[in-house]
Amino acid sequence: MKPDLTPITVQTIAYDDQEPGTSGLRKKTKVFIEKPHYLENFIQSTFDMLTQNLFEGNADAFKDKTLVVGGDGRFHNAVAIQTIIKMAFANGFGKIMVAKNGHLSTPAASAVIRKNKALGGFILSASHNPGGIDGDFGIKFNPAAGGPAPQSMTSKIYELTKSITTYLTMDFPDVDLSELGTFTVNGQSVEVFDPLTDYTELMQKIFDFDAIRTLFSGVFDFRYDALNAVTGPYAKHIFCDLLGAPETSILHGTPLEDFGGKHPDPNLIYAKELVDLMYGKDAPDFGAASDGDGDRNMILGRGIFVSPGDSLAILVNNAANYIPSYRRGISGVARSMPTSAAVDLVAKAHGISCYETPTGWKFFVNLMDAGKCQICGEESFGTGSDHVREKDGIWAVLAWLNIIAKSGKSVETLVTEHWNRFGRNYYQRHDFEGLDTAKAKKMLDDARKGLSQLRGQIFAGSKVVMADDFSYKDPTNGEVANNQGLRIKLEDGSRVICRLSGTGTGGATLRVYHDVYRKDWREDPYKVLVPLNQTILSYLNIATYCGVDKPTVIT
Ligand code: VG1
Ligand code: CO
Repeated sequence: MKPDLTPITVQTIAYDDQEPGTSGLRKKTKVFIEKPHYLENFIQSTFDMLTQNLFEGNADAFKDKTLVVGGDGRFHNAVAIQTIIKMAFANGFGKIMVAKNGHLSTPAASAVIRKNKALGGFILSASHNPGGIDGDFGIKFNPAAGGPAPQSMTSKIYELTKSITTYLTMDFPDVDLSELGTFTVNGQSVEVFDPLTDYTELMQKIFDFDAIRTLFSGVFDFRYDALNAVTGPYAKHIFCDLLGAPETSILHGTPLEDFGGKHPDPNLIYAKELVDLMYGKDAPDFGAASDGDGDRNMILGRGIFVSPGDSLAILVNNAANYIPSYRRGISGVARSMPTSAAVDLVAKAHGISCYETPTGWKFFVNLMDAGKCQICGEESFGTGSDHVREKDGIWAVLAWLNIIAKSGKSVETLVTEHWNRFGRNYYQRHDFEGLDTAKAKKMLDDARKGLSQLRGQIFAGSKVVMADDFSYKDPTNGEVANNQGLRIKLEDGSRVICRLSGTGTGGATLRVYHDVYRKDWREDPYKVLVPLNQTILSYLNIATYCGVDKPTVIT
């Protein structure tokens, strides 16, 4: 039977809760499944935003445009991808590129969008949040530059979702995503592409694969934990097929719809199996892990964890010496405001600019497009460079491997040499999850009011030199983002920051970031951080406002 390719207009009812957060629209999976047309409303609103923002309402605008679609393989991805293909067809896209099996990591999506000059792409992922019917689902839209949609787009999408009445779709059989190939009807095509190709090519251009291959051919013992998420196939292809690591070096390398019940978040708590291995007897030389959609990374050496802020600083300090594509030097760096200030010291030593942005990768994109920043990172295990416009887990692992291979130094040596030269930023993030949203907001509102009186006072043994609610003015376009987190800076170089998460799906999560600077790196991290922690918790009065005094997760 010939498929019917007439666009169908479907009536729908708008929702008022489709505001994208730090990284796309994230909800419980059941919300996407049980609320009628929930996904469709968001997709159509994104298409309408594009026609309105970029094409002055011209409905034919998508005729010669490409849309990329893929996701992290979590439960409901397969259904959502078919929905998007049909809607993109009905909305007139000339070409829809869908990753084989629907598996496309976030950094690879960025690479594919850029290489194929697509108008943009949808990434179906709730990133590091657990998956499955009782877990989370999410969707992110990345426009042509390949990075997360800027505020100007996400707020327009949100506005449109609140008044949407109809969407367009078509009625044709599901596309087989298990085989590569293209089918074309009436000048419109769907291409099922290999998600590894463009990304691998890019990695080969950046890094010294020969040096890493030589490293792997020796006694160097390497482990990579994909946490049953999207990076498994990328890791097997790059680390094993191309670089020669044994297959046993990849842990949890098959993407599973529920991540095998794991929380695909590469940190000391959720990647415990790898952490235990790296701190155990006969530990490997190097261990790394990534998250659900492949944009985060955790780096470990034998018996040593590299905190994300240190990792960023060490990569920036060593990139030009060892990594081929950065040999001319790094043009500039950026970090999110709560990220440790370790990289600032490196930037100063190298005489390059260092930008401080709000949390969320979208704020780095403009700086990269303007050539102001080349490597950037977040404390939440995100590191990346301007090779794409997303943070990139496998890129960070390859960067470390490349530096180790060319310098001949272990992770521990690289880290301690760094601390010897620059001093150490003792760092910890405490998350208080599942708080009552109204109470958590009231607590921060009241804490904000007291900030102006803090200046000049003694806080955790040092004088407060600055206390405010962070505002950011984008140096490339002047856009301002207010209320990005309370920050208190002390005379001894330490900082403490408090903000609410924008990626959670249940209640509120308070994040408290501690960044204590010391010239001596041999101090006991626990002792160093405790005074700041105790002082900020009593300043917030968290026990009275929220009824808790212990974090649920420490990273
Ligand atoms: C968190 C992190 C932030 C990161 C974001 C998306 O946001 O703190 O640094 O960019 O997740 O990461 P929030 O608002 O919950 O603190 V991912 O790997 O979900 O794309
Ligand atoms: Co992620």
